[in-house]
Amino acid sequence: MIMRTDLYQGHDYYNMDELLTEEHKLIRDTARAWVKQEVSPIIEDAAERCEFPKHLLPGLGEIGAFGPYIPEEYGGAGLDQIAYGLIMQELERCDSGLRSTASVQSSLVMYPIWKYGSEEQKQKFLPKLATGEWIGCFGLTEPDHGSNPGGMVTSYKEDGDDIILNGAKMWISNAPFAQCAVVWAKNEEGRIHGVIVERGMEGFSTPTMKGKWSLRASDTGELIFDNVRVPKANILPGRSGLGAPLSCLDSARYGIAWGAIGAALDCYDVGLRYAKERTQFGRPIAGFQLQQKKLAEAITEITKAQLLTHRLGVLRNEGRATSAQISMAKRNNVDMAIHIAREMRQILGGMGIMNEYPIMRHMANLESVITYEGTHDIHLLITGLDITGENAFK
Ligand code: TGC
Ligand code: FAD
Repeated sequence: MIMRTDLYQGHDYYNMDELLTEEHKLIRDTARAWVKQEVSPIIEDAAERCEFPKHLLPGLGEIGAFGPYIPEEYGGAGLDQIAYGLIMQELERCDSGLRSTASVQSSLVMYPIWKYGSEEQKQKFLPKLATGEWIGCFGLTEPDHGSNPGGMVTSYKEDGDDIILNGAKMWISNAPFAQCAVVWAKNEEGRIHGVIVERGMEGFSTPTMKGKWSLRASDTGELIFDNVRVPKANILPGRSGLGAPLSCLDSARYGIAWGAIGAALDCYDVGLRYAKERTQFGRPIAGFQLQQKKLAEAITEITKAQLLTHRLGVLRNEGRATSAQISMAKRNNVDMAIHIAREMRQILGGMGIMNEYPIMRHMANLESVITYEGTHDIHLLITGLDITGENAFK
């Protein structure tokens, strides 16, 4: 088993902490301490085994990582959007897969049930999802419909008080061990609806997708529906159409924008410490201008992303953040993080490829993060559409 000592310290070049409340800092520091104690020692091993460490689920619930902004009456923590972002930052500082498990549960499972579910659905699912007793997943992507989810073929027909669901979803985070899945499917008129499918329903299976070189500490699977009979009571009544799942993506993409800063901070932290300690040609490599350029540019880009993302959090708290603003932050921050991971890995020389350090794992993880929740290209096209009014998707 690979045990790594986690020496991480936060970096706050522009005194961003002054923009946080005492509660924000307490939430962030609690998440950081929990990650250092419970996750950092085992994360390399989990990534090597390609398995999410499920014993962490209750702990994630305790630090408020599942539905931080869901009201307390449904088991959530009733926190604001900045608090949600800070928790995602601390989780992804350790591993993108850890953040994925929490952000899928929060933004893609609890959020649609809270926003669009019936009171019975909220009472039944949300409290158990908040503690981690139940884990959910979100089925939008299909084998032939990734960037273009509106083309989905998964569909259902009505049959008395039930629907009969057929189709398949692919690339679904948490699917292999989820108790329930929020699945997006077309009705007989071709209108998209959210349906809560529960493990144990006949004809529903969740095979694991094997062979990933990225996001290995997160379980990814398929969702297969072979004439699955689901009660109509499991359809989310509050909203239909593609806008319903896309609105959930807004929330998850916002969490990723914060999370990517965490991954970048960890790479920078490791790179800076290594540069100060590693001696070549009789002096620390931190004294060479080429290494200083990498480090100085990294903290500059991290600081810019911190400012952008905090502002986005304020706008979200006020209900004013647009989808296009969220796209810009997701795209910028993930690109920033992947670039910093590559640069910091080089500072470590050969040691940069070893699992004794987290950078190579972050770099590989970020290849998923730059693809899921809308690819880097798709987010650019969202910005392009927003500023020009011209749709370049189709
Ligand atoms: P389009 O015609 O633009 O829109 C269809 C309807 O949706 C509305 N809408 C939105 N509503 C809420 N929030 C948003 N962000 C919205 N964007 C669009 C829109 O107004 C319209 O409403 P209405 O009433 O007129 O019907 O749709 P399109 O088919 O042209 O597609 C647009 C596009 C390409 C931007 C969209 O399909 C897209 O974002 N594609 C990327 C797919 C994606 O991101 N999939 C993610 C799957 S989940 C995942 O990856 C989880 S990873 C695990 C983890 O998070 O850790
Ligand atoms: P495609 O859509 O086939 O894209 C291939 C390439 O074409 C990309 O470079 C893309 O940018 C480009 N492209 C596509 N359309 C255009 C266009 N109009 N103009 C220019 N370029 C274009 N999905 C879920 O529903 N739930 C999950 O929990 C989930 N978890 C995931 C976990 C992992 C580890 C991964 C890798 C993916 C996950 N996804 C999930 C799926 C993810 O959202 C999709 O992979 C993503 O939306 C891209 O779809 P695709 O892979 O089919 O690529």
